[in-house]
Amino acid sequence: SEKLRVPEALTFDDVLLRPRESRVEPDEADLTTNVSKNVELNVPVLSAAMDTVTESDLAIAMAREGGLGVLHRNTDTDEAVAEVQRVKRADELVIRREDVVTANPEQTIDEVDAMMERAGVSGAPVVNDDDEVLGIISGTDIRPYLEVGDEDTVEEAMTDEVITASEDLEARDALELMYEHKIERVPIVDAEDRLVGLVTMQGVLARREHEDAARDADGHLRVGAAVGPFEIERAEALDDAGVDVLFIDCAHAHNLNVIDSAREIKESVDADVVVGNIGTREAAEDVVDFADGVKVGIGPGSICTTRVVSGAGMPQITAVAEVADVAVQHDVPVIADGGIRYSGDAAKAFAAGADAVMLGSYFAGTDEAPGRVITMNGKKYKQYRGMGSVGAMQSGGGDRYLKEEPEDEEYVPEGVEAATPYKGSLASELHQMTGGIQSGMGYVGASTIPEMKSRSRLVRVSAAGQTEGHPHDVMITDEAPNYSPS
Ligand code: RVP
Repeated sequence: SEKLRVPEALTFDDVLLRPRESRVEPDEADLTTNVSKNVELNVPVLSAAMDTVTESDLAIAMAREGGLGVLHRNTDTDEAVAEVQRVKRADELVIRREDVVTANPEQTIDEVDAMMERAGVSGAPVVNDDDEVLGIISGTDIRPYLEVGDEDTVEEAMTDEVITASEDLEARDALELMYEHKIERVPIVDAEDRLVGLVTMQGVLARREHEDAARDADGHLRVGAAVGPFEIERAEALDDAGVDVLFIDCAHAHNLNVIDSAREIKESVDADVVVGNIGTREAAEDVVDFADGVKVGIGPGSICTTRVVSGAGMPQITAVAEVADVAVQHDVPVIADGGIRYSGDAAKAFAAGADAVMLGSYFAGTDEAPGRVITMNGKKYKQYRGMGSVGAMQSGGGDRYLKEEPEDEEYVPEGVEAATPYKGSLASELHQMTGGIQSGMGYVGASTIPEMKSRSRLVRVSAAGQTEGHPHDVMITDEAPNYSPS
């Protein structure tokens, strides 16, 4: 029958990168990429928009390392806006007025000492009732008083020759000012000398630590956020809050109503709009004219049961390759989302044509992911659940699967609730991922991600070849940081 003349589709384990001549030292391979038309990252990795993966803590950690966190959408709009703001403020040079701990001149030394200890700061601007800056009080100022006269007031102990600056202070000038005057903090004041913020030495140095961080034009950390396919208002609110990339979050974005709505969202926001998920050439053709990026993945996720439940799906390497064939002609970046277990899988995704990869289970076990560590049989885990699982759908977001909320709570889930091994810090997990991708680039002779896409050739692997590729005929005695037998 004609029906049975079906094309083959491949996934990660079906293929390997064919080694090629190379002068690329892995450590020097450049990982810069575009995640969407206007957003460039130093690290081509995104964290999934899932309620057990990406909230502001993890998004901050991702952006500091050069990647991008995509906030999940099981929150109401106000909370989502607050989450975006948390990321945007995280590495701000100027601490805003409302977050600055201040002292008043009549406070006793004892009081101010206790207050600074509680707030975890080692100094504070002293302001009067009109918020005018009168001085600055620090641990060094109060130490001599603590012994002899802790009933003395701040006014007596503070340094009243304060170096202040205006709001347009740049990081470099702030440092210079602090070195020159041997001070640790510079209050930022308006034209009337009223306190509007504070720059600290600690803050400036912390920014220096993350040189490769993903930052917007104002120096704030970059962040992405998921929105439902029909959530125009939420998209606009997040856009106003300064989100860099909006991700239309749908399990089947080739639904034409979803595409109509995504187009409308694109027209009403400044942020880049990534449309997904899709998995075919035809779907790509229907979105590349307006999307700033496309996200690929129909059913490859570790917690996903879409293929079992619905019978539909596309093995991920073929899906990425098909979409990339179309997207590359329109300069639309492609994100490979789901199914990546090892860094080698990510390398294969780039070879198939992806510009960036999105990971869920890989990050769910890190410290920065939501949820606490649980112990089972002496091993540590963290919760990880599909956004199409019953638990996640009860917390909202069922429209990802284009279904109404059932009145009787009888969901038809497309995901499971699970646990994933506890892993420690996001930075070290991400380091293993990027290091592995760079190794792959070395084997292919690709010094950049675009070169990885164009130079790579894939070979087909048999079942025997696959077995050969994993450790075999040995008993692993020490765990490797980047390999665990599945
Ligand atoms: P993985 O990295 O394999 O854990 O996959 C993560 C991806 O799985 C997500 O980015 C999303 O596209 C998809 N997902 C999330 N929830 C579900 C589901 O419940 N089916 N699938």
